[in-house]
Amino acid sequence: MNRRRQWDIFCKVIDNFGDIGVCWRLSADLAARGERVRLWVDDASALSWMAPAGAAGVEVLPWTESIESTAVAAHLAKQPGDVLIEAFGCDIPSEFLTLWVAQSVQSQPARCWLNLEYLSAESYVERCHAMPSLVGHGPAAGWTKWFFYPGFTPQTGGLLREPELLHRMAVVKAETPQHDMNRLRVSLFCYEPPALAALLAEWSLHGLAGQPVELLVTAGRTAQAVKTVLSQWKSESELLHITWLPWLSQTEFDHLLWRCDLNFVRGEDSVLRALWAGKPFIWSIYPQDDGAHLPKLEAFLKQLDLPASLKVFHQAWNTAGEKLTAPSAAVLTDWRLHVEAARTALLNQEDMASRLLQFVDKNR
Ligand code: TRH
Repeated sequence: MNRRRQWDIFCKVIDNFGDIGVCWRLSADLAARGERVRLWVDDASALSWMAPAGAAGVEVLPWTESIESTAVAAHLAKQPGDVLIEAFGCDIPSEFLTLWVAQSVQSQPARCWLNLEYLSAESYVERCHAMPSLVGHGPAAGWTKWFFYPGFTPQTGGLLREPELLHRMAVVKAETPQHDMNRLRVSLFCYEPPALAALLAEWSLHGLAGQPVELLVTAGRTAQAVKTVLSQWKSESELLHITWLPWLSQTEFDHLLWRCDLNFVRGEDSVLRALWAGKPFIWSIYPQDDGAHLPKLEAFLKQLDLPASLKVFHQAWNTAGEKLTAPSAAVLTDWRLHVEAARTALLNQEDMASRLLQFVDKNR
C-alpha cells in the first residue's frame, strides 16, 4: 500500500445502537491505522455519548433524506473516495453513487465497494464471505459490489479488534484499584428479557455465587427494564446493590466490562467486547420476529465451545419464562475459563480491519 485511502462508510440507524456502534468502531480502527474515513450517518445523535472526543481521521457527515449533490461533490472533490462501504445492506444514495462512479472514470480507476454484513457464527457466513455481486441497475450498473461478512473463522471477515486492545486492557487493569472482593460486580446491558424479574429476585434473596451483587445498570432501555421490575418490589435487599450508570463512551463501556466479574451484554457490538474482556458473559441476542436469532445464538454458543451450563443459561435468558439456574462460584469460574479459552483462540486470528485492508488491496 502506498498512500492513505479515503473510505466512505454509509450507516443507517435502524434502532438501538449496534449499527452506529459497529460503524464507529470500524471507522476509528481504520483511522488509527492511518486511513481516512468519512462516516455518513442518518442519525449521529448517539455519537455524542458513544464517542464524545471523536477520532482523528474520521469525519462524521449527515446522510439526510435528500443528500445534497453539491455537498457530496464538494467532499469528493476535496478527496476522491477509494473504498465505499454500505453497512448492513443500507442503500447508498444514488446522488452519491453517480458522483463516485463519475470520478472513477476520470481519475480513480482502482476502487472497491463493499457491503458489510451483520456478524454471525452460522455456516453460511463462510460460504458468502467475499462473494462478488454484479450491480444490475442504477448509476453504478456494471460495477461489482463485494460481500464482507465478519465472523469467527479464518474463512470469514474476522472480528473487530483494535491492535492495541490487549495493551489498553493491561494498563487499565494495573490502574484500577481492587474492588471489594466480598461482592460480585455485574454489568447489565440488555433489552427486556422475560427472566429479568426472576433474576433480580434471585440475587436479592441469595446473592450470586454466595456473594452480594453490585449491579451496574447501563442507561436507556436497560435501566427502564430494571426500574419496571423494582417498581413492583416492596423492600430493598442487602444482597443486591444497584448503581445506575450514565451513558458511557465506548471506551468507558469497554472499561466497565473489563472491571466486572460477570457481564450481561446485548446485540452485535457489545458481545464482542464482552468476549475480548475475557470475563464470563451472558448475551441477549437481538430478537427477530421470525425467530432467526435462535439458530444464530445456537451457532455462536457452539462456535465458542461454551460449557453446557452457560448454554442453558443463554437459552433461558433469550426465551420466554424458562427458569434460570443461578451459577455457583465453581460454575462461574468454569464459565470464565471457557471464555478465556475462546478468546485466546480468536486472538490467534487476524482482526477484521486487517482482513478488510488486505481484501481491498486485492479486489480493486
Ligand atoms: O444496542 P444494541 O442492542 O444494537 C443492536 C444490535 O447490534 C443488533 O444486532 C442490531 O441489528 C441492532 O442494534 C440494529 O447492542 P450493541 O450492538 O452492543 O450496540 C450497543 C453499542 O452501544 C455498543 O457499541 C456499545 C455502546 N454503548 C456505549 O458506548 N455506552 C453505553 O453506555 C452503552 C450502554 C452502550
